[in-house]
Amino acid sequence: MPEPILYGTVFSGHAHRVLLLARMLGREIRLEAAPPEIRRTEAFGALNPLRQIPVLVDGDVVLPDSNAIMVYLARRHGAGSGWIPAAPLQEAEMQRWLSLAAGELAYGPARARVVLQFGVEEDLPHAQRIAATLLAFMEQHLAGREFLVGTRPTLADLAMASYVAVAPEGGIPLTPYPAIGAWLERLRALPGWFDMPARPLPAALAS
Ligand SMILES: N[C@@H](CCC(=O)N[C@@H](CS)C(=O)NCC(=O)O)C(=O)O
Repeated sequence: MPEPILYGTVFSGHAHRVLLLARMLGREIRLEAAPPEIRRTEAFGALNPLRQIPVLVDGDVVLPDSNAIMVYLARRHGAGSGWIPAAPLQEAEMQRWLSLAAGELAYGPARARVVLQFGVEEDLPHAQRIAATLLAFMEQHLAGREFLVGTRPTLADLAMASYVAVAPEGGIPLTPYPAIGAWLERLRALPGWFDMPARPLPAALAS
């Protein structure tokens, strides 16, 4: 069986969450760089007509979408491991965070970061307002909790952590959110964690 490949980039939080899970499951996945010029090719369009990364290619399986890939990997290689909670309510709570990761996280902290780091033309103040609402909610949710769902890390934590950790790169400081900071440190202490490569902070946050 050929080695699984993840089309992505090292600066994509969507790819990072998948690579984190793979490492935590003890599975090797090779990151294949798919910057914008690759995503415009016909070959990439055949993998994902939406031309987004990440896309997993695992033998005959071609699977786009970070959260879908995490569910696939956790079911395939981590059965009973707790990455997807077994209890119906906890699984639903995890799913709620995956929805937040595809919604408020993508349109808030992640979007603010692509504006400031990669020059994408989007509404920065709007993205930062979405981020503020999301982070205030997370801060309140994490007060007195170790992880987002239940008492151990689940896909919810990995789906949220990558872009929250680099929120300052989008001009969003994390200092007002101590419970989020403590949660990130707990995740960083898990075997297999690695940070995305850091990018320069915007001038207002760099001092
Ligand atoms: N829902 C998708 C979103 C992925 C996504 O937005 N990827 C970005 C890079 S981090 C991308 O490919 N953007 C290019 C585009 O949307 O055209 C997922 O979770 O994988």
